[in-house]
Amino acid sequence: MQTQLLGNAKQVSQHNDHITIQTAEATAKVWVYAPAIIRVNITKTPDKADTSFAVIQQPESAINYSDSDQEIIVTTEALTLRINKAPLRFSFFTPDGKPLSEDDTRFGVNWQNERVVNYRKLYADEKFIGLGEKTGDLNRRGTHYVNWNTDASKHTIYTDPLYKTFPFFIGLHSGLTYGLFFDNTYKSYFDFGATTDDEMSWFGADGGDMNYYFFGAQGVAEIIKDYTWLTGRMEMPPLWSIGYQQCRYSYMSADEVLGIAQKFREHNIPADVIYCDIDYMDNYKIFTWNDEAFPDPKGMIDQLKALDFRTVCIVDPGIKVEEGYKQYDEGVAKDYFATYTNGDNYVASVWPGRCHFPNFFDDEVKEWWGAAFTALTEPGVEGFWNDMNEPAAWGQNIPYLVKFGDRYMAEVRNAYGMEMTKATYNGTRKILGNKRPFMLTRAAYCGTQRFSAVWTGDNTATDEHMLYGQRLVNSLGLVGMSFTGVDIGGYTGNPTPELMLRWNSLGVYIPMYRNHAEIGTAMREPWEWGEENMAIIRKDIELRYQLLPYIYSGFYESSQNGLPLSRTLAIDYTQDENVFDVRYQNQFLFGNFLLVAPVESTKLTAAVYLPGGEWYRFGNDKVYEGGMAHSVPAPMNDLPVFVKGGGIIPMQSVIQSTNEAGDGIFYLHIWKGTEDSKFVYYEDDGVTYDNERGIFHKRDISYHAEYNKVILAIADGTYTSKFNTLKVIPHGFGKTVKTQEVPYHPGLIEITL
Ligand code: MIG
Repeated sequence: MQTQLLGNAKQVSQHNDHITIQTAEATAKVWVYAPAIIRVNITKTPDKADTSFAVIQQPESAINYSDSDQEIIVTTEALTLRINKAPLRFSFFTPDGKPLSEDDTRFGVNWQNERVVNYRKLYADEKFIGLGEKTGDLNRRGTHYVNWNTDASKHTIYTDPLYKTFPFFIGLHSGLTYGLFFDNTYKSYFDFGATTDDEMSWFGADGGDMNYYFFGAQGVAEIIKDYTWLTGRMEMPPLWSIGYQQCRYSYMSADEVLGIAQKFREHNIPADVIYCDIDYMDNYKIFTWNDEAFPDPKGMIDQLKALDFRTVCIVDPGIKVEEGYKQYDEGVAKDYFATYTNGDNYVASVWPGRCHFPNFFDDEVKEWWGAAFTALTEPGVEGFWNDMNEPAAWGQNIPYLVKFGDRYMAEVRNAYGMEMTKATYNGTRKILGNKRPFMLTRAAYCGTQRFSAVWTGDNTATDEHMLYGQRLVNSLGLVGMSFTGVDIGGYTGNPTPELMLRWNSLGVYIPMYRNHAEIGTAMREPWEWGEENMAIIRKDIELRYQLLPYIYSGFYESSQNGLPLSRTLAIDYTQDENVFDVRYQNQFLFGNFLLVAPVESTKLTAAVYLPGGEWYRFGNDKVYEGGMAHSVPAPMNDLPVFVKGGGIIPMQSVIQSTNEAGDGIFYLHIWKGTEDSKFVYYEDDGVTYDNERGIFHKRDISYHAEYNKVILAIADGTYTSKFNTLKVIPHGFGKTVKTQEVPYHPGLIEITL
């Protein structure tokens, strides 16, 4: 093996939107995508097509740079890139010259055979956050990760890799922030100062280009905004999909599914979604129904609809090898499957037995796959759960010489799940017309937020999985994935009643609220835990439904600027060291104003760190001083949740599903603060794409601390809110300040507290 250095700049040339730097070994190109986003691509194959699964933006049309003997300097209003010519090194600075991130002067970028690596300078106080679904601590300093999408069943809280690949991290040092997205789908590696060399961090991949986007915005939130500008943002999810979801591998028959749905209504436990896992199919053949257990899918779904339940069905990529099975016959006839190098269709065993795997990297295959969803949409399915798309097969190791079209698995494995989900999304969106499909996927790559929610796969029913699962959710939020969930209760094993209660209460604040369990485990629907526990579970689920106006507005924020609903405190309190303390690292903000502290089911008090400012316990308004840790009560029926001073939280009455309108009252809760605050309230019909044509109801709600005023600005959009009465409910203002009730309307509303 030979280490190949990048060499010296020999020739610099300008093209419309980029500069090219030629060395003896490679070609480097630099583009400006936005003032705070610069792309660098270093390649040995400059003529290869420039494609990305993730990026949806184009570079700016011009690039501003200077070229001298020693260096090339690219400048924007927000960022300076200094490129040293001999040897070729790339270093980024703030406009006033503070180093953000520099190539390691010794090594920079180089190759060992096809493996390409970028060694970068490691700053003494540097922290790293991001990479999405990765085990370990919030601060990833001192750790090493691999991206190679894997069916990580039975994983521990240390397992790496897991199901998804997000080669995007944010670095923090010297009071500064930067982000780096390594857009490369080969198996990739990130080393945040885990080697014996304490001068460097590094990242690289088994093949492809050293192709990265550097983000120079100051502030983690700004970097997330820029990253999601580049790779896209989520659409508004169907409102029903953010209600409570009940799943199990599997409800074995239509009767069982209906029985479960009925029980929710009998027990007055709100819920919106029920799932059909793999056993709804005939021998696990995708796009079929088992005609004994599910003899009349449409009849079943109609009855579910009458109970205000929506149905989500699972799909796996593997197509059963069986003559006479439509998808098999068509796929073989049209060469739609992954192949070996000799042209034979690749075969591996999964649930249906021997399977072929669609080549989702081909547009025609995507179309074909998408169109087949009529088998599910005609009976009335509205949600699509994309599983096993790492892709998974028994034995895991897909041979490296498997090809998807003309690309080898080694190059595109990490994007397979995303491309499958894209095909499912495009297809079902087309079939459902103006109706929003709900999409869930296990495997993902950067950009998946544009069309799907994700969940974190097969966790276990333990406290440590509950806590680390929350870190996964928070970390996914850093890479643009706002609509995320974990299997509440733990997929594998049986939770204790305490763990079930605790996890369910945490689930109120998890963007996707889904209870799911593995085959062979004890049933775990809310009524399985005795009357007293069921009452607690019911109360928590009711709270979720009361919070939906706040949560749905939070998703609107994600759709507009990419900020996640569940936010590690590292986003808003980046410079506060306590946020990274392992004792507090699982805490997060849910939306702008709620701080949630996950607590083990075995503890009835919790140590909670509250960042600077004033905080109130959600539920009883007890005041807590910020900037310090507190020991707080954590009874089974009251997870420690706090509201920030100045908090604005719109709520609604308890409803049994999002199909119910409720009592028409907009319960606007306001907590006294010392500073002004603002909330963007958003509402639309929750089911169609009419919102894209201006049919929504959106307004700023502001709290003015000095004047004790709440102002609802004139609403934008043509949608008529479902609320007709506004109740402003003050917290922390003292007994003399009373709840006020006025008509709710889209015009200016000013309330003095
Ligand atoms: O080999 O469809 O992670 O949520 O219930 C297991 C059955 C396949 C794995 C998923 C899990 C799902 C299960 N699937």
